Amino acid sequence: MGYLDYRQKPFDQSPLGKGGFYENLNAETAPGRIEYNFDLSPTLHVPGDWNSQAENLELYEGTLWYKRDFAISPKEENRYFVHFGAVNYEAHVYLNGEKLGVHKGGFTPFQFEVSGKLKDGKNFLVVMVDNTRKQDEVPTVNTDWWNYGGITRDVNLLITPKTFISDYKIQLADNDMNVIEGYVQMDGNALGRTVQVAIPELNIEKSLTTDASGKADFQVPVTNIKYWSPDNPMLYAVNLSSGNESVDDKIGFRSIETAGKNILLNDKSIFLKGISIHDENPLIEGRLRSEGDMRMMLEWAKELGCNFVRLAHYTHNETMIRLADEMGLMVWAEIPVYWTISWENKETYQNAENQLMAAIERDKNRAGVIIWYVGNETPVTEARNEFMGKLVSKVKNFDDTRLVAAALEVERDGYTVEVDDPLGDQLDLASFNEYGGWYWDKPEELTKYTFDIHFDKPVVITEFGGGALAGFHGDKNTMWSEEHQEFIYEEQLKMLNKIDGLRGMTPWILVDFKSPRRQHPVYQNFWNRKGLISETGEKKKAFFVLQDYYESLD
Ligand code: GCB
Repeated sequence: MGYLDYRQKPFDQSPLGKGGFYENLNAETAPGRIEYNFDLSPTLHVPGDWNSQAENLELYEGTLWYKRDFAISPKEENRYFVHFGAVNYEAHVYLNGEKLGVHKGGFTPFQFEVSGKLKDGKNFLVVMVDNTRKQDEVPTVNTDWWNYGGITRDVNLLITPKTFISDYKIQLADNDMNVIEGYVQMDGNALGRTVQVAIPELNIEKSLTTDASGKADFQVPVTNIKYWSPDNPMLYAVNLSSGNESVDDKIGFRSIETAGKNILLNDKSIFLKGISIHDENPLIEGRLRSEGDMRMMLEWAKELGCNFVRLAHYTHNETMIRLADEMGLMVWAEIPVYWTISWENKETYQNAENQLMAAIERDKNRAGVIIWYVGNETPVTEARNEFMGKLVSKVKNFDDTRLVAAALEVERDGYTVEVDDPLGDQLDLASFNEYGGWYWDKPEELTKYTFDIHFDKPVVITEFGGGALAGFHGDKNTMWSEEHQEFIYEEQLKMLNKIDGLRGMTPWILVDFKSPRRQHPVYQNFWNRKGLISETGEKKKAFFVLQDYYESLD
C-alpha cells in the first residue's frame, strides 16, 4: 500500500507522480482524501529491525514506510549525502517527495547525493522498505535465520566539501612487510589536488597529487613497525587531509598468507581459534543495534579463548569489524550467498558481486579482516562453479592482501569424509562445514572417521555443532540435553585433531539465534539451539569443552 495505484502501477512511475505515501501529505493541510498520516502513526527505533519492536511485526514480511523530519541550512560550499548503514532488503528512498533511488541487499551500506535537493529549514526523508524474500535475490527464500526487516543500521546525513576524500586504502604491501601502500581517491573537481597522508607514530608524512581520475597511489617504506596481531592489536592513527578537509582513521598493519598447509600471520604460523556469530542480540532479540551489543558478543568470543570470528552469513555492522580490530580478533567476513541461489540468473550474480564489493569497499582498511568469503554450502553444478569462480576472481583482482574462502560441503564414503569440491582449487583454504554427531552418525562413532581432503591447503572447519536447550539435562545420548551437545564437541575435537593441516575452526555457533526453521515447541520454539550460550546469556556445558581445547593450544 502507498506504492501501487489501483492498476498496480507504482505511483512514482506514473506521469503525475502523485498518490504515493512518499508525498507525506496529511488531510489537514492537503486537499482530497488522504488516508494515511505519518505524524500520527506508530514509531520505530532506527537503527533497529521492525520484527523485534512490535508484536504484530514479529513475522511480518512486506513493505513498511518510514518518515523522518530534519532541519538543515544547506551551504553553497558543501555537498550532502544521505547514507544508510543497511536496510533489509529493498529500500526506495525519497527526499521531500522526490525519489532518490532504490537499493537492494540487506547488509551493506549505500548513499544518495542530495546536494541541491535540500531545502533551507524543514525537510523530510521517506523510505519504503520491503523485506519480502524472493527466489532470485541474495539471499534467496530459504535461510536458517530470521528475516529481520527494516532500517537495521544507522542513517546519517553526510556533509563534505565540494571536492572531498571519498575513498582510501592504506595497508601493508602484499609482498613486502616493510612497505605501506595504497591510494586516496577524491571526488569532485579532483584533478591535481594535494593530499597529505600522515601516520605520525611511524614518522610518515607524504604529500600526494591526484591524477585525472582524482586518484593518487602511494608507497612508503616503513621501519620499526609494530604489526597488528591478536596478541598486540596495534592500530596506528592515520590522518588524510586535503584543503580544509581532514579524515581520521585507526589502521593496523599485518600480513596474512598461506604456505602449504600453514596460515601465516606476519610470517608466523597461526591457528584460527574461532567461533561463528550471527548479527543478533539474543538478550533483547533482534539485530545488534549498538556498540554495547556488539562488544558483548565479542567479549564472549574472547572469554571462549578465540582469536578469530566468523561473522556469518552476511556483512556485519561496520562497528563490529572495528571492534574486532581493536580487541584483537581476526575476522572471516561473509556475504549472503547461501545454499541454493539462482546461479544462472545474471542479475542475481551482479547483485552478489555488488554486495561483495560493497563489503570490501567498506572494510578493506581493517587489519582484522583476513578472509573474504564467497558462499556457504553451495551445491556443485557447472553454473554454480562459474558463478562462485567469478566472485573469487573479482576479490583477488581487487584485494591481494587477504585470503579468499568459502564454506564447502563434505561427502561420506564409509568412515571417510571427503572434501573435493572443484571450487576448492581456487580458494586459499580447505574450509568446510560438517555435522558429524548431529546431522550424520552418532557422536560415539566420530573417532572412527578419517578425512580425505583433496587440497594441499590449510584446513579450517567452518561449522560443526549440535543443539541443546540450556538448563535441560540428561545423559550424553539424550537429544537436546547440554550433555549431548558437550559429548558432540568432545568427540568432534578428537576426530578433527587427527586432520593433517588442521589450522582452525569456527564451530556453529556462539549464541542461540532465532530461526523460522526451528519449530520444535518444547526444545526450540523458533530458536536454533546450537549456541554455546543460550538466549538468556547462560553458558552451556559445551562452551567449556571448546574453551579448554583452545586453552590447550596455547
Ligand atoms: C549450516 C548452515 C547454518 C545453519 C546450520 C544449522 O550448515 O551453514 O546457517 O544454521 O547449518 O544449524 O543447521
